[in-house]
Order: sequence, then structure tokens, then C-alpha cells
Amino acid sequence: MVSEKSGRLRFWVWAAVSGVVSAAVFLAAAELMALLVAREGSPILAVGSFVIDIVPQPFKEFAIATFGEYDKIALLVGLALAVLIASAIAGVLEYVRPPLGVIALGVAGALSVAAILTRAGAGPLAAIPPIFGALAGGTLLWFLSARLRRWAGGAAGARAEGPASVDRRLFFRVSAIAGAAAVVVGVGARALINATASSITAVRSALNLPAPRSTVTVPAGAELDIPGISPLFTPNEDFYRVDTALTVPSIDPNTWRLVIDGMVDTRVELSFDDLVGMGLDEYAITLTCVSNEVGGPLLGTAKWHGVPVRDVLARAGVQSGADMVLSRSIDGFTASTPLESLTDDGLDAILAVAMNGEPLPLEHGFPVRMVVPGLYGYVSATKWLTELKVTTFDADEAYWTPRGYSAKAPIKFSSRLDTPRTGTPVTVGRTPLAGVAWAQTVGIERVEVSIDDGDWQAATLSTPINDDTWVQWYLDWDATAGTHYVTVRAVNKAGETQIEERAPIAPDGSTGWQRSLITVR
Ligand SMILES: Nc1nc2c(c(=O)[nH]1)N[C@H]1C(S)=C(S)[C@@H](COP(=O)(O)O)O[C@H]1N2
Ligand SMILES: [Mo]
Repeated sequence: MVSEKSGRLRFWVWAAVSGVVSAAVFLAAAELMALLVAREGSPILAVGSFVIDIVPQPFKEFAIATFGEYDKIALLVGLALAVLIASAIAGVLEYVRPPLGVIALGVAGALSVAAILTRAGAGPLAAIPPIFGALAGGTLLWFLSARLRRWAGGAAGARAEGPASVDRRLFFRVSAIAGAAAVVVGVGARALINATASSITAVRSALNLPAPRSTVTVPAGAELDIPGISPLFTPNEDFYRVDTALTVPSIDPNTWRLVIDGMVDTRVELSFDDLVGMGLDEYAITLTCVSNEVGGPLLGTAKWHGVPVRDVLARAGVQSGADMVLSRSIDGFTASTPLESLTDDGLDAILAVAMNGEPLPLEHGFPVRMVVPGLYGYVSATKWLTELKVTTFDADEAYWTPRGYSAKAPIKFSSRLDTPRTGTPVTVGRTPLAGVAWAQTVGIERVEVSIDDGDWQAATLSTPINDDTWVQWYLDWDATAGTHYVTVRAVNKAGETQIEERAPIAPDGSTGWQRSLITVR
């Protein structure tokens, strides 16, 4: 004999299951429609991107600090858990107080429509997937819940055969079929949507970029041979990635256009061939993220092939009064770059099409991105570039400006110890202390090391390629047993010493000297 209470609990569990199955059908139906009519109409991605855009800054920093480059996967897992719990509740609601559960699904559909239509580049068709999904999920929940209530009613009447068992069988059969169909259709539709990305991967592989007219000269002694030091050029697959894109945009270079507009004499539209036809040159530039903590990993150096932004802007003719270029990505991200950082003759601000000898990897902005020496990425390094709007800081605002970061952000020069690392003990004896230091556009004059807060010792520098790239440094150390503090600081070619005082990454970049605890045994 089951007690009446556990009997009732059983139906609540099945009610929760009916909610989860209906939500799965909602999402799968929406993915199918997204595949057929409007890719940007996927509720999962739109709601995820919406959350990325609205979560408060401290939470974002926490996510990056905790999950690192897996922050987006963490977000999707969190979102999936929230959907699971909410849909189970909707199932129970529909069971005890119909039509509250169906109404909840309708609200979820309406919120998805809002999240989708407020995203950059979403047409009205993009509302179809969530509406279709909500209709499919809502209908299923209504049906399953009605079967469940009749089955429960029949079971309470203690009839073994008859209508109750018909409802029970229908409930299970329809739940199982709908659940399985949702998984197959949802996963299949997502896979097909992702296949677009792989077709762009194929286009990228087949792309034959002309050789650059000039190449970077790497002087002898530019790269130190010390195990554990950052290589002079960061391989593309090891290059840090930071962006707000939940899925990597897939842009076909054959249909890509760059629009130069705003305060210009003539609005200009360039195709990929137009841009490449202007002639490519090679530039070595170190990119740095404002989110890089002292001693952190969020920077890298590459050889970029590209065209000076100044030449591209000249085609449109910049009008007087402008002081900023708002660069826009296909996904709506924008960066505000001071006009003079792009037009000054001595600065190599470029539109890059290649990174370390190959077309830009998709995650790094294929087919065209900006690279500006001396400015943090969020105010300059727009990936998947589609527009350069010549404007003013008074008139326009970039993505991160209302989110707690400065509109202008030159890189604060800094230095890092790469080896040895805290937590990786070294053996007693001679050990090189080594790392990198960067002061883009100014150059590094000197790197100094202090062991156990003793005198500052000058490290040996690698021969710099130019002032826009980092230099490597090392200092031979006679490591004695025990624990030691190693502190590093740089001096730039303007004679300034790296700022000692600690500052957080917001609003315009961290400062401080890296002080590492090294164990020797
Ligand atoms: N479209 C787009 N471009 C972007 C970003 C972004 O979020 N979206 N992030 C910027 C930031 S914060 C940095 S630090 C650099 C990082 O470039 P990477 O991912 O190629 O290293 O890209 C910049 N360009
Ligand atoms: Mo960044």
C-alpha cells in the first residue's frame, strides 16, 4: 500500500517531468525555427547574450577570475540549471493550478522575444522561433498536465483499468516521444547551425592572402632560450581570447563589407578584396586586455598583416571636429578609439587580416579586426569588424563605457615573471628568473628584480623588435633552500617606473608590482 501522501508526491514528480519535457520541446522547436528562418532567433543564445550584457561588472570579474576562458560555458551551464528548475516548477504549477504553467511558458516566450529583438542586427523574423517554441511547449504542457490530472483523479478512485490507465499510458508515451524528439531535433538543429561555422572555417582555409609587401625584422637576440618563458610570438592557439560573443560569428569574406561613415566627406564601403588590394604590410604588436591582473595571462604578441587605419579613413575623408572612431563588430560590440591614435603618422594602427602568417582565426576576428598599439583591447581591438564611424566622445559611447570602464584607456606598462612559478618548486642552485615586460608605443628601458625585498638588480633584456611589442628579460639567480619573494618592475623609455600602488582592473587597467612566492628545495 502506498500512503496517500507519497501517492500524491508521485504525481507532483511527474508534473515536474512534464514541465521539463515541455521546456525541452519549447527550446528544440525554437532551434529548428532558428535554423529555418532566422539564426539570430535562438532563445538560448539570445538570453545568454542578454545575461552577458546585463550582469553587473563585479559578477563578470568574478566569472572571469573563477572560470577563466570557460566563463561562457559556466554561464550556459548556469542558465541550463535555471531553465531546468523553472520548467519543473512550471510543470507543477500547471498540474495544481492550470493554466499557470502554460502562462509561465508564454512569459518565457515573451522574454525570449524581447531578448532577441533588442540584440544588434535582429530582424522581425527573429521573433518567430521563440513564439513557435512557446506554442509547441505550451500545447504539450497543457496536454500532458490534463492527462496527469485525469490519471490522478482515476487513481484516487482506485480503478485499475479504464480511463485512468488510458491517461497514464498517454502521459508516458507522449512524454517519452516528445522528450526524445526534442533531444534529436534540438541537437540536430544546433549542429546544422554550427555547420555554418565549419563552412566558414573551410572558406578561411582556402583563402589565399597575398604576401605582405614588407615583413618585420626580428633582430638577433630577440628571443631568449629559457624554458618556461613566454615565446616572443604567441602561437595563435595559445593566444588569449576575450570577447562578449557567446558563439563565434561566422562571416564570409566574400560578402563582408566595411562601412566608413559618420563625420566623413563621403561614406565608403569596402569589400574584403578592396581592403587587401590596398596592400598588406607586416606589423609586430603586443595586444593587452584591460582585465589582465598584475602578473596575469591576458596578453600576447603576434605578427599581423594589415592596412593602416589612417589609409582607410583617408578614403572617406575625416571631417574636422571629430575626435573618436567608434568601431563596430557584427555582433554589436563597439570600441571608442581616439582619432589621433589611428591617424598619427608614428603609430601603426591597422585593420588586420592575418595573424602569425595565417588568416585571422575565427575566434580572433575573421575576416578583419582592428589592432592599435598602446591601447587596451576593449577600446581598440574590435574583432569581426563591420563599421568605422567617425564621431566624437561627446556624441557616442562604446560597449564598455556605461559598464564601468573608461572611454579612453592607454595600456599601463607592466612586467611579469614567467618562470619559476609560484607553486612549482625549483631545486637549489642557479636558476634563471625570466619573463616579459611591455610598454607599447614607448618601449621598455629596463627591468629590475628584487629578491626578498633586497636591492633592485637589473635584468638582461632581449633585443626588442620595436616599441610596440614586449621584451623578454632574465636574471640568473643562485637559489638557496627555503621560500623567497621575487618582485619585478619595469622602467619605460620615458624614464617612468612601473606604478607600485595596486589598482583593480576597472575602470582603466590594473597597476602594481608582481611579487611571487618561490619555493626552493
Ligand atoms: N567584437 C568584439 N571585439 C572585441 C571584443 C569583444 O568583446 N567583441 N573584446 C575586446 C577585448 S576586451 C580584447 S582584450 C581583445 C581581445 O582580442 P583576442 O580575443 O583576439 O585576444 O578583443 C577586443 N575585441
Ligand atoms: Mo579586454
